[in-house]
Amino acid sequence: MTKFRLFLIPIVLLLVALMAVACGSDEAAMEDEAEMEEMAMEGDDDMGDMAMGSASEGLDTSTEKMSDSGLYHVSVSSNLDPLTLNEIHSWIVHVETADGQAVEKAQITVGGGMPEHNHGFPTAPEITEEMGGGDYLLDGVKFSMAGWWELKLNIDDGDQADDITFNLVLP
Ligand SMILES: [Cu+2]
Repeated sequence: MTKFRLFLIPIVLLLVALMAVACGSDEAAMEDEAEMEEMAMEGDDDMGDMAMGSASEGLDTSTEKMSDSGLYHVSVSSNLDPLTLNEIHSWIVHVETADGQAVEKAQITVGGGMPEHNHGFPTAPEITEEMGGGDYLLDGVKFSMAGWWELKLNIDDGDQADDITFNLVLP
């Protein structure tokens, strides 16, 4: 009996030691997670600052320009002004040919997100209505974070398609 107890002591000690190690690593993991979250939050701030910085240092934030291959002249304007976070709203997309003719009956697909964070829009913005005169209603836009967003459009007039990217910086 005594021998058996003596034999148990190191096992119990070993178990206690193992539990301590396990708890210790759990705590360490939790601390790491907390640190990573802090870093992520700081990172977001930094990226916001960077986006602001790059916006004033060459990021083209114009809301009116030529599409990538020069097929369309496109302008976008938000129905929410000033832009604010976490509010679902719409934009008007106006499409003209390079020589200024309104482009009607175009198929416009919408993409984009935050290129520095590798995420898209929190909603699925899409063209919901052609308003005539080259105007299209882009609905369901929501910006969930401050910083640099891209609004990407693919415009297809049924004959030729072209892409365009607008850079937006949310305060
Ligand atoms: Cu983001």
